[in-house]
Amino acid sequence: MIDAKMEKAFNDQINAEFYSEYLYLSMKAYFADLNLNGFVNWFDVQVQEEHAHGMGMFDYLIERGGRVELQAIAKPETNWASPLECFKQVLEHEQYVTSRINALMDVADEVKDRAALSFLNWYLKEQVEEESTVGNVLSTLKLIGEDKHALLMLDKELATRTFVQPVIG
Ligand code: OFO
Repeated sequence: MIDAKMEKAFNDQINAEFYSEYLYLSMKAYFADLNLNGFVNWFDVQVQEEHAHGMGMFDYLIERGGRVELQAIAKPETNWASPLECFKQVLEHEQYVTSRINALMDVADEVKDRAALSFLNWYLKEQVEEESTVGNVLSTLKLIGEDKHALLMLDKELATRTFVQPVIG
């Protein structure tokens, strides 16, 4: 049976992953309004990834004999000053999620749940990838500045991103 403190930490992180899904869905709507359909596609993939992250923990907690208790999902922001400002928030958010995964691993350490630690390693690696992917888009947006043509080129590139169902754990 999973430790109660570990169970609570997993439930809180399930909520954080579904909040990420909601936040990126809101960003997808923002880019749809700007008619930047490559960005829309990029966020669509991001939304599906976050859903998979949340469900990965949801299924794992059940597998461990824990009780999933869903919580309210906070209202995300709905508007940004520019694509650059939006991606600054994406990077900040992913850095925050990384700190949360680290804290979750601290709990696993504290209650000596080695199985959970091993499971969470996947999330830790995923965060390295997430921060790197987002950081690359952010750097390009900084280079682009006010150049509309370059922004459309980036939009075209982001249209090629595809979702691959992750094998978690
Ligand atoms: Fe779930 O990785 Fe982003 O937030």
